[in-house]
Amino acid sequence: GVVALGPAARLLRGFALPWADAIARALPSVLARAPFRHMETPGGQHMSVALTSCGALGWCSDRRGYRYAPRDPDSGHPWPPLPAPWLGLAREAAHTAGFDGFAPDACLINRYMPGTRLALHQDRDEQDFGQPIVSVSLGLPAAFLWGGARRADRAERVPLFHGDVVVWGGADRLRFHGVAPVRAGEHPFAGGQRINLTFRRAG
Ligand code: MD5
Ligand code: FE
Repeated sequence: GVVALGPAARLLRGFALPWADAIARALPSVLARAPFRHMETPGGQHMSVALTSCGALGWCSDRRGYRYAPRDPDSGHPWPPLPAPWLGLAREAAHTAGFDGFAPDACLINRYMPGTRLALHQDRDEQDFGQPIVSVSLGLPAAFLWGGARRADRAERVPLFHGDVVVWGGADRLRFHGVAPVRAGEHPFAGGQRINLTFRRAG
């Protein structure tokens, strides 16, 4: 089923399930080269979410700010390549939501342990807000917080389950959003964790 979350945001329930094995097969080698880490924010806090990236560009945060960079600052090496089946999933999902020709150059991988949350924010470190973002939820479920154009706008809670894909672009691209604290549990995909992949055209 396809659920319209907004004028240009689509929730594709279970869309990634046929790719779950391919994602699981490629994940260990990506994480071996670029392990999860809790990045420091410009304000000096460490993020509750652990993250890493693959693709030509990876998202980085430190005391100087947020940016996309071609190398992992921890290793000094380029980020691992984006696995081909992951790219196929992102392109098919974007197409299904009405965005043809999506060519992501970055995949952020977020890891949520029980209690991990992501505060309301906008994704505005990418060059072209005309390009959509594709998000893939894996493992434990979470309540996605779907806000408005302003931080103070009331956020709706949308449950996201293993295999769900959200594509947002156009008028919804700069909506505030976040993730409520993940509740403890067990899921065959990744044990006691939630993993989220977000595919972006960053450069
Ligand atoms: C997650 N990740 O589940 C969340 C939500 C992030 C991030 O927000 O920046 O890594 S993925 C859904 C999402 C992503 C980007 C924009 C919007 C939703 N949106 O405009 O609602 O790990
Ligand atoms: Fe975000």
